[in-house]
Order: sequence, then C-alpha cells, then structure tokens
Amino acid sequence: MAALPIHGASLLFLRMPPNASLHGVAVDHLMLWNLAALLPCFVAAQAWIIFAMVRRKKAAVLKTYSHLVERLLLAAFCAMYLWMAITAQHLWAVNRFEGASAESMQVEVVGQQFQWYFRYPGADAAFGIARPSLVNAAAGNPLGLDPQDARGADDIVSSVLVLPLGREVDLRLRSLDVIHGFFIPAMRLKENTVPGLVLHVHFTPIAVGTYPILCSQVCGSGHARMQAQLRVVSPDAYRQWLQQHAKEHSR
Ligand SMILES: [Cu+2]
Repeated sequence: MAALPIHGASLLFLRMPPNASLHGVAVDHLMLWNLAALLPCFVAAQAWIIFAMVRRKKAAVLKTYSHLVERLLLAAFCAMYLWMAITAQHLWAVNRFEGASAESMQVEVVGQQFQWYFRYPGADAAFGIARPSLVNAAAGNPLGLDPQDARGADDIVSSVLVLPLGREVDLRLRSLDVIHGFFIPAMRLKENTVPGLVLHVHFTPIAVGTYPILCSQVCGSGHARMQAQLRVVSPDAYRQWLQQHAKEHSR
C-alpha cells in the first residue's frame, strides 16, 4: 500500500492523537486528502449560496447557462467519491480480511461490562478453551478458562495490553455480554466485539508509549469508564513483562 509518511503533529489541528501504527499513516493520509479535497468544495458551495441570495437576478441568469457546468461538477464529484470509497474500503479491509502474517503474535481481547481483558496464549502459543459457564471473576477466572484443557494452563490474562514495538499483532476479539467497541485512537483501530463471534483485526505498533483503549459502543451504565491501556514497549521489555506474568500465573 503506497502511503506518504505523515508526522502525527500534522493532524493535531483535528485534535487527533499522533498516529502510532504502521497502517495509520495511510489512514491519516486519506483523511487529510479528503479534507483537502472537500474544503474548497464546501467553501465554493457556501459562496454560491450567499451570492445567489444577495444577487438573486444575476444568479438566475447564470443558472440558465450553467447546466453543462453542473453536470461536469456532478461527474467530478461522483468520480472523487467513488475513488474515496474504494480507497477507504481497501484500508478498512486490509486489517480485517487479508489476515495477519504468519509471524504475527496472538492476543485475545475480551470485552465485558465494563472492562477489557487481554489473554496471551503462553509458551505453547495456543489458547485454552474458555466456557461461559465457568466465568467467575471473584474466583480469579474472569474469562472462564477450562482447567481441564492443558493448553490454557499457561495462558496469561491481563488488564493491560502490552505489545512489543514493531511486531504485528493479530487480535481476536470476543465479548462476554453485549456489543462493545474496541477502540485505540492512536492505532487508528476500531472494531466491535460481538457476543458469539470471534473477530480478527491486526496492526503493527511503531512508537513506544502508553495509549488509551476505549469502548466506542454505548454498552451500559458504566460505558464511560470502560477504559484500558495499551503499552508499547521494546521487545526486551516485552519479554520481561511476559516472563514476570508467567511466573505470577504459575504461583
Ligand atoms: Cu463497552
């Protein structure tokens, strides 16, 4: 995907956080391009409305001769919107339909009123089976991991999403109750978590830092506080964090 490098600061005037993902560069580019293309159209349309109001008679005369111009403008707009729709569809689809690379790491994201859980598959790189009937947060099993399934013995469940810099991550999104919206503005990433479905989305973080994770679907009375943190750290720091959690888990 061809994309122009854009510094996050160039989007600050839109009050958008600086981009921290690989694909976000292209998303920001498309957004800026859309704005740059539509702003002159908006200004010209408003100018025409004001002119038509102030100089009514002159505008009526001009309108009589402007059908060809209207049609040309309409055709130009159609072509532009079509191009925007196709480009945006590709950007949207590339993180969802084209699949992550074989080297990507796996993390499960689970939404539940009103918090996010993140599960790492552990040393065996396989997630253990989770059963809704076994969900018991008070007993330390908020995702309902089945103790009979050996693959789940080394699974790590965290309330913080920690990822290594520069490595693609394939997220599998689930929900335990209602539809939630998994949203990381700095990663230009938003996807719903839907009960009964496992949805995949993948991205590559390109800047170390701590970023807010939000819920973008009104999911109940505590929706506003359904927040978590994404911490992007160096590969070494990530390995340490994982080892530390694996130790805590095995205690
Ligand atoms: Cu929610």
